[in-house]
Amino acid sequence: MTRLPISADLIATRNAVHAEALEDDYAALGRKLARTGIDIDAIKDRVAGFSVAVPSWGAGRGGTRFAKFPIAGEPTNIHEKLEDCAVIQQLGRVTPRVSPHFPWDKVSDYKGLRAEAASLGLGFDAVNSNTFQDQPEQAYTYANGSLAAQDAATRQQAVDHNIECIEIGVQLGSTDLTVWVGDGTNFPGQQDLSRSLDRYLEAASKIYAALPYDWRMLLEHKMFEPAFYSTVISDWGSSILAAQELGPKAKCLVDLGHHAPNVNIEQIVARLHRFGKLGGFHFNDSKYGDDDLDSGSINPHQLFLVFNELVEAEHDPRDGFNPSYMIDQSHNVTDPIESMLSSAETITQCFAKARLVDRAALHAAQEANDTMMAFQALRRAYNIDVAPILAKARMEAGGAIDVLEAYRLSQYRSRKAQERKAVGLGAGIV
Ligand code: AFD
Ligand code: MN
Ligand code: MN
Repeated sequence: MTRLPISADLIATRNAVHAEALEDDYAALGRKLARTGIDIDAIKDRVAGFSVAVPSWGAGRGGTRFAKFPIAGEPTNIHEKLEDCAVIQQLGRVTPRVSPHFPWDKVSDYKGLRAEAASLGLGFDAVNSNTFQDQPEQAYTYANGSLAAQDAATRQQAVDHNIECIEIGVQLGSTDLTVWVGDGTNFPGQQDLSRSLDRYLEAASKIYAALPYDWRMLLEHKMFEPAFYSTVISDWGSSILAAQELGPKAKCLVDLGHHAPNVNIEQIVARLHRFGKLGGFHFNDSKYGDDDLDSGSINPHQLFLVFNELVEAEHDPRDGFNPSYMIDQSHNVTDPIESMLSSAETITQCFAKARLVDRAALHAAQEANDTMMAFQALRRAYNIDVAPILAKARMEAGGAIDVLEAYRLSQYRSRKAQERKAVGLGAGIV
């Protein structure tokens, strides 16, 4: 029995208002695509099958190390976060799974939490461990690292936490563990760069050994922050080497904000795929660093080019190509539900546009060294407004044609502001 948070009548009423214009736009786009041999309904079916997970921590207002500005009605526990994620899925229909983070989302009954999520129309995605901050009850500090710490007992504590995350994930129905560590240094000489990686690999192999047969361990690299001189898994090179050493169930996770400025991320995607190590994505956007801005808000073209590589990869699958997609953003100045509705739409648009690329024309131009026509094959697809395809797929799945309009009319947030307790002030990344 599902109990969805937004009135189905409201969605139906607003969709009725927008339906005629949508059909008109969809028919016009269908005729345009048909002229190039593309069946719009086939693209719509692919869009209907697309999904991207949302992070439980993304449901709360983010902040910086300077301040966090909470909004009224913000969720304060996993139950309320699930409810907000259910709103995003009910209206947008592309985010059916939530990625939990532990110990932030700890409860006493995970079977119950799984049932609660199911009743809201949700499942669980990758489980995220947290060894980048200390918890009140913990024995050893992570101030000097976790999986790569000098101290063996600290490393073991971090290993045990990751294994506990796997055990929780099994109960929630997850099959991926995402490991991002804050380990690194702020000063030259602070730690030996090779030996810290050795310690990481030894500890990570203990976690790897605890993976159930159908699980993957996703290694998330990040070149800076909280450590600003070196990080132990700093880039895709360190990530793929670690994944290769750990074994076939270890894959690399690409967070779009975790690279050096101006890095060619779509090429990294192609490289990781070439060696069967592309595990998944954390989508967000950035201008200066790991800004965790909304996906596609700064550089939607880069997002399109990433998806273009993913379509190429689909045509040339290697080692069980099945990347996991997740949003990982910090919503510091918007209502997180609105940001994730908008971001999920942008991500899906890039997925759809990448499918509109005339692959035969692209490959022929590449073979003929016809640079301009190869580029135009990509550009033509990028320039097409696919919004009607997404809106129609959404409507047919029971979602809202205009997601933000329906959300605002529902007055969901102000209703929650009456029901939920206020969030404290303070700093924080989540
Ligand atoms: C970090 C990483 C990682 C982590 C998250 C915590 O992107 O995904 O789980 O932020 O908020 O920068
Ligand atoms: Mn991330
Ligand atoms: Mn990040």
